[in-house]
Amino acid sequence: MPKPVLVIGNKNYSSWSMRPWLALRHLGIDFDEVRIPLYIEGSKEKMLEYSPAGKVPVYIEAGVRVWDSLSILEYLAEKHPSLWPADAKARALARSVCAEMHSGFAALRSTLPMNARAGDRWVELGGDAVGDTERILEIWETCRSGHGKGGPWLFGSFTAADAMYVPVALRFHTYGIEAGGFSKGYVETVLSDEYVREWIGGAEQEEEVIEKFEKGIY
Ligand SMILES: N[C@@H](CCC(=O)N[C@@H](CS)C(=O)NCC(=O)O)C(=O)O
Repeated sequence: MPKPVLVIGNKNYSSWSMRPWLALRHLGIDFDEVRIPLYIEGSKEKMLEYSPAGKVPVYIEAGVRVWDSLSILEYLAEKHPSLWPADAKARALARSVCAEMHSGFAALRSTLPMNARAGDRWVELGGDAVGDTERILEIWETCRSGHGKGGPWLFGSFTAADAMYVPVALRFHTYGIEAGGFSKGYVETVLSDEYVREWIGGAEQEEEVIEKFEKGIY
């Protein structure tokens, strides 16, 4: 049986690709990776070979094709229920904060694009991005204080909620966003995770530079 395939973009810039990639690694699923460098000639055509949406990530397993990060996480959770918290109340919260990430925080995402290999950047945050940052810190605190006793992740063990918020924690690090209390510990958990390190290592090997995502003074 061929291995499942995850189609991703540049490790340095593609936060949506990082999310299911991390979940696969944390679940111990053996998969092949197809990397399509983004925003260069031919990349759209290549993505369209894998997904009618023409975007990454795409997950392909035994003839099943799933695109969109949140759908891939849901698909993986069908066979690997540990991707959601076991407790129904915690699971409802986890699903809500995943959806909130997936459909929101536009100001934060455009002001602070993921740049996994960068550090010591400074960007002036506008009001909406400050509001997004405050809401994210509130989410992390609610999850960690209410459900995080069993381990260092948002709901104790690694879940889809972490897959969704790890790229945000990386941005906090890259752009020096202050995170106090539970949130500081969460950013430290993310930065010391072996799979996050592996992803950043991959980003450091990449040579492509996408100017529109290179933001901040350093
Ligand atoms: N809602 C989608 C967003 C996917 C997305 O925007 N992916 C970006 C890379 S991070 C992409 O494929 N951009 C290339 C393009 O739009 O041409 C998801 O959650 O997977």
